[in-house]
Amino acid sequence: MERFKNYINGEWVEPKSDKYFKNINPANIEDVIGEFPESGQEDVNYAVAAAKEAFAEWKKVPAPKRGDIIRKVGDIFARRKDEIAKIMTREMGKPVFETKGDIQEAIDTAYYAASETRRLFGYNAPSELSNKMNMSFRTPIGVVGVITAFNFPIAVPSWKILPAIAAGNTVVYKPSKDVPHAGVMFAEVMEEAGIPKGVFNVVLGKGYMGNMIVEHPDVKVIGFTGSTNVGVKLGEIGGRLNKRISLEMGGKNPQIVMPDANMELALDGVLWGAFGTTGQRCTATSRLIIHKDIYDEFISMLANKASQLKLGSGLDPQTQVGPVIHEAQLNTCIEYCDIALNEGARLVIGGHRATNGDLAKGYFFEPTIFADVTENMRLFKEEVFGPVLAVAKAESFEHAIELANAVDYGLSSSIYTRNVNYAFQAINAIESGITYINAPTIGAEAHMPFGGVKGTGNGHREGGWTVFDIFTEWKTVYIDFSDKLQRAQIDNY
Ligand code: UN1
Repeated sequence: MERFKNYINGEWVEPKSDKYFKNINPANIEDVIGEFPESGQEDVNYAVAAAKEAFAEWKKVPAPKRGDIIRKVGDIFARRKDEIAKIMTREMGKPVFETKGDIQEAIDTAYYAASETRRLFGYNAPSELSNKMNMSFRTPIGVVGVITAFNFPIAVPSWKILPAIAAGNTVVYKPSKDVPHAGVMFAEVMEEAGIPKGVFNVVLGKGYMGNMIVEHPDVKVIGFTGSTNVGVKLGEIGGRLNKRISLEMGGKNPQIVMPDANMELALDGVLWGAFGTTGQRCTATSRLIIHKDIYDEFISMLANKASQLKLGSGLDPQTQVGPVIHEAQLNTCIEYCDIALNEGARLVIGGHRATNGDLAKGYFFEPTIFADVTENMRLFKEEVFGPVLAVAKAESFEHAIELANAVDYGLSSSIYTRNVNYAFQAINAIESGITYINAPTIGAEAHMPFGGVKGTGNGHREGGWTVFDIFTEWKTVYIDFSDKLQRAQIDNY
């Protein structure tokens, strides 16, 4: 069986912990991918020390030169796209067309971040005094800890790693324990692109390492994507230690369908939003809010289409929906179905582990739809992170918006309508970081701000240039060329 290593200080190294764990293919649990380091505190310390040392030089490299390397990262991901996509599918389950999209998002991020190294705009403003100039610019911060989830094994880490490094920081990256092979691939690409030693480090291991990274005194900034449960705990530690920590957490994203919508489009939207990536996106459509005039009709059309979705190994080109990531996630799906039934929701389709033929070998769960889900039910409010869709009935447009907002999360949202007033009112009224009009809740693009309000985040935005607000500090400079003491606020008033 293949044994993998950490990537620290420009070298592939065995973990000082001398411990390893096995990772398996969720579509076929007999298929063991390999043994990966179960690193410990010493490994984290080593990686952080390497990153700290590298920072002293990396921050001095002109930003556009850093961009040249990041651009190569994009080129290499483009060259290796098909090959890495298959490795990712084997490791985390989603179909190859989706893992290719995942890598494409990293390629887009690389080219965007590289181009941004020729801007990284600060701003100048006139001074209130004569013969004085004011300017401000962004500076790198230091060692950045990156902690991510399994569902976008290349794209989501790229959102953090590439802009952080482009801005002159160095990185210690801990991928999810469910996708260590993708973490290894990331390091291979960075190494080939010519990232200087210590600028990028990958330490493989399990969840406990999140604390080690956040608590390490030399880690100055943390970029986290994962569950609300874990994120809030890391946020507490980060807050206590006065660290900047960007949290990208759960969602309970609604798609509203109004009677004037293009029904076929709305159906395709919810099928993709709810069951794409097996519902395992923080942006997944987990609530469908249908206007009462089309409620029954829309549910039956949706049930018909959803029951035809083809489950299977993501390596099979026919597959539309892959497995969930592990047994615990399968159990969460089962548990939420029980909860929903007990609370009085109506099961329309699905609700069980899928075990036909080869599906029995993996963690497959039937695409599931519950109707008549009301505001107080747990399935309405809590994130399942699986192919389980809650459908609620809205009495009016206003009620639909109320329902959309009646949860603690606020990442993505969508409305299908051809009424321009409803569309614009929804943009204003829905409490979420992202709103789609006539498009599903998933599908964010690399160059636009990404993040959520309420329980989803803590005010940061990845994507676009907003991500540089996470990974840079401002330096403000006043240059006085009057050759005399000019006292601001005093001598000029
Ligand atoms: C995530 O689920 O953590 O918008 C990210 C989307 C993708 C990214 C999802 N581009 O659905």
